[in-house]
Amino acid sequence: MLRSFATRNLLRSFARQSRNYSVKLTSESYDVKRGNYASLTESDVQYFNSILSANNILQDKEDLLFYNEDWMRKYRGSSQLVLKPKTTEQVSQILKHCNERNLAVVPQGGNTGLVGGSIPVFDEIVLSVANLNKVRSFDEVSGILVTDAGVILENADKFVEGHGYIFPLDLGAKGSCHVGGVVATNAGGLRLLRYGSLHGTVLGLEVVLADGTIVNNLSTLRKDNTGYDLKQLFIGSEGTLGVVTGVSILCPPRPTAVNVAFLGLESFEQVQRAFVKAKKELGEVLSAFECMDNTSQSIVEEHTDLSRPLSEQYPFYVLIETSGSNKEHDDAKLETFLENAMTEEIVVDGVVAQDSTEIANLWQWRELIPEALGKGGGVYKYDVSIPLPQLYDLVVDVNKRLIEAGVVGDTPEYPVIATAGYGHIGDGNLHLNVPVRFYDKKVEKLLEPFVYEWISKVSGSISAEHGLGFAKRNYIGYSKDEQLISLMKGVKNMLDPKKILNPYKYI
Ligand code: FAD
Ligand code: 2HG
Ligand code: ZN
Repeated sequence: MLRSFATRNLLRSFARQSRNYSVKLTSESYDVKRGNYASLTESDVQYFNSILSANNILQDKEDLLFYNEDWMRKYRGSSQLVLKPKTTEQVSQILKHCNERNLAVVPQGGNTGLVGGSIPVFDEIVLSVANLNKVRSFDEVSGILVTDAGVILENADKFVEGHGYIFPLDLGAKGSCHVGGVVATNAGGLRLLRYGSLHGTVLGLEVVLADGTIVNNLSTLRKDNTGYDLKQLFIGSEGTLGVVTGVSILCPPRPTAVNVAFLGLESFEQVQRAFVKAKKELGEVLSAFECMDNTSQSIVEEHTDLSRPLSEQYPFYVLIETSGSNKEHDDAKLETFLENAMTEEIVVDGVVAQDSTEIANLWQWRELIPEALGKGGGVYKYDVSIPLPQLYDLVVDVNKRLIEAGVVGDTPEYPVIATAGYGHIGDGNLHLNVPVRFYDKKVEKLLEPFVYEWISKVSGSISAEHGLGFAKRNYIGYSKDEQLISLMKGVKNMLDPKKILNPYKYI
């Protein structure tokens, strides 16, 4: 029988990781040359001063730190200027000027991206949309939200919660990332299994192109087959095709009955059996199926104040969420599923959250994995789609390779701490993480292109949800063929011929 879950005080702030070393400049750590862009002059700054108030123009070194360094402390740029427009019109004026002057620009949201896409590589101007932070409208009947791009994801969700709806995307960085940022990266998150991709839920976008043209495609219609669906090009374009300033998105009704169970399993085969069973037996109420290996759990335990949800240790754990509108019905379904899964020895141990605090605690335990894995110094991240039967083999093979190369150990001279795997297994999406004490070229060479070649051989994707950014700019060929890449380059050329938007990234 499943035990109930003792309430613990697991609360912990999602503080940015502490800095115990300075991050090297990306331009020095990687082989990349500055493009033929103009350099910022005093008269450019004067122009920006004529359209923005002084407090929305940052030039002070200290003020620039946050915008020049990424969340993983892996990439650092040397931008001298951050602009924080408050209106779409101001974004347009800024881009028009930059395009005419040939000044490179990096659009930035909450700066939580995990592929170095939001950070300048050299001295690009950072265009932060943080001040475009207003909800524009909400339709109570259809659930359609229209919002500025800089609204923080959690705030957008809180807003629609007040009307009985839920934002159709959730992820661990929700307290910092923006609605525009998640659209620009086509983030997947924790409930894609239930609510689908942003390519389906986003109904319209307002985008400013590199030359300052404002494209108003902010439709609030569910069905609209008039012409090419151009907004799709910008979803997942990571700031390379335009700056998203407004988003229209369909929000489903907020579930009133939610259950979360946390289970221990003996093998990845059992994880797959549990998934098949959950789909069949929980059916329409299944809203998340997350898996994590024991290595990732040990690291969360080590670096947070939290205790493991299960006292015994198992090779794998699964977090299952059900969401529906009839508590009794959902409870009965979950109970039957869990009883069957234990009788059939698919699951060996587990807990079910008894109230909303315990639900939040279990989710927090899952959501803190990325932060905990970075606490030792740094982390190499690979966010991949792989056919489920082979999915965990990648972690096993990478671990073996690193051990054989002699780079893994418990003492400070060894760069690699461990190899961990977790992710949205319900979506076939694995997060392979290699936490390190310091970033090290030898380790990087052992991992790349090995990981990408491995993925290509099983016809997987080298980027399931985080995007290409700077990290994977040279590797798209492992997942897309020449013809597709050439079409993509054509689109980029058409929309941003001078390539001022987010250079050195993507393709
Ligand atoms: P940024 O990091 O600022 O930017 C990301 C990219 O989008 C950059 O290339 C930038 O140029 C571009 N961009 C940002 N805003 C705009 C805009 N308005 N117009 C045009 N381009 C823009 N991702 C997932 O898919 N699933 C997860 O479960 C998930 N969990 C995460 C958990 C944590 C703890 C962290 C730190 C990150 C996680 N991510 C996840 C990564 C994810 O990509 C980001 O959190 C989020 O999508 C980025 O939003 P942001 O506003 O921070 O964008
Ligand atoms: C998650 O699922 C995020 O928690 C982050 O996508 C994954 O850090 C990672 O590798
Ligand atoms: Zn993820």
